[in-house]
Amino acid sequence: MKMKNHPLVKAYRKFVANRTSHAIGFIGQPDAGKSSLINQLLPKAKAYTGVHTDATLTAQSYLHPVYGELVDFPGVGTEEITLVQYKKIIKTSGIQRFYYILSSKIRETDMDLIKYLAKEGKEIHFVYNKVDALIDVNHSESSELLRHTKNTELKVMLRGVLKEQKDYLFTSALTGEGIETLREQIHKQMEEMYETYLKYYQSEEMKDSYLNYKVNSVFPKLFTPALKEVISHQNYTTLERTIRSHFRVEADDVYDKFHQWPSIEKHVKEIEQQGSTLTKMMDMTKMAQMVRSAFKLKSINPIQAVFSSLVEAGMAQALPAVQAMIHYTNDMREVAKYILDKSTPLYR
Ligand SMILES: Nc1nc2c(ncn2[C@@H]2O[C@H](COP(=O)(O)OP(=O)(O)OP(=O)(O)O)[C@@H](O)[C@H]2O)c(=O)[nH]1
Ligand SMILES: [Mg+2]
Repeated sequence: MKMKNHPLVKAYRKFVANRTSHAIGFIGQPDAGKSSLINQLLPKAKAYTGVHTDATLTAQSYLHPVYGELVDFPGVGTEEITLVQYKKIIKTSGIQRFYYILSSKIRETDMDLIKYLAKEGKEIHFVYNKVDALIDVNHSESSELLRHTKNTELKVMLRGVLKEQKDYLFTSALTGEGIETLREQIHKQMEEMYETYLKYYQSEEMKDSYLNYKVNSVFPKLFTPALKEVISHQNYTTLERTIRSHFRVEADDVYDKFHQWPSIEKHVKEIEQQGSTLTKMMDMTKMAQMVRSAFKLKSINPIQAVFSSLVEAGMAQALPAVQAMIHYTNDMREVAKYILDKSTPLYR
């Protein structure tokens, strides 16, 4: 079976990546060189840079060769984007780790955003870019002293905002100064994120959480007004196809493991042979509870509603079919679990 690019595996990789840190954000002052730094770090990135301010107007992602991505944010405190909108962009990005890029004095807007990041528990690193332009016109102060002054400014501004003290990493996208240090630091952080991703990928909790989400989201596709029709004609193949394609599994994927490929019809026959189960299952609430505990569902309301509507329509005989459908869903969950267990987490 082709596990490497199996659609289920690809979907699960995304699921895990989205639930673990996989991006580093570059934010900060407009025109500070955020995009230029990304271009230096990732020569393939070709992030848009400009002589005029506000070159970047929306967050753009660039793949990092190790793992994850660098996200180029617009400048903070411009006419294009209000601070409120900016915070919203940060929130929806879900990014946990930021590089705050400056190339001049820390402004009030910078402090506002830094405080926001701190409040949200984000990790922040500070980069002072365009260090090549950090010169004293009178040449009376050494470059070292100028940098020391910048670090002092940062310390004073961050007092009471961040728990730990921070120093600038001084860079220049023009001369290349500090770029190697920044590159190595980000490389290490991406490796850490990849380690975390791998750990979660293989954990039973993550697989359970993914498969439960799949089970949860299949029900709205099955419990539709057309269900009555399907059941009364005992035409289960469309239901089976819906469930299989929802889980992205096919018999071919697992022929080595599942010799007896399940079918809804087989389940219906088994349930009907048990006879008394039918009357037991007449209790809607009990039935719904069973589904709920079988799939660890949080809510059973939609399922309960459809059960009730089937019975109201005089379709009590539909219950074995519904039960069989749930069994079949569980079968496909198992097939999917088997594929995930055998898969490799390689992200790219
Ligand atoms: N001297 C000098 N110029 C730089 C440096 N980095 C970037 N620049 C220049 O600064 C200008 C702005 O660079 P960008 O990378 O577009 O800055 P940005 O922070 O992405 O800007 P916005 O997206 O508009 O917020 C460009 O003209 C760059 O060539 C640097 O280290 N030194
Ligand atoms: Mg930019």
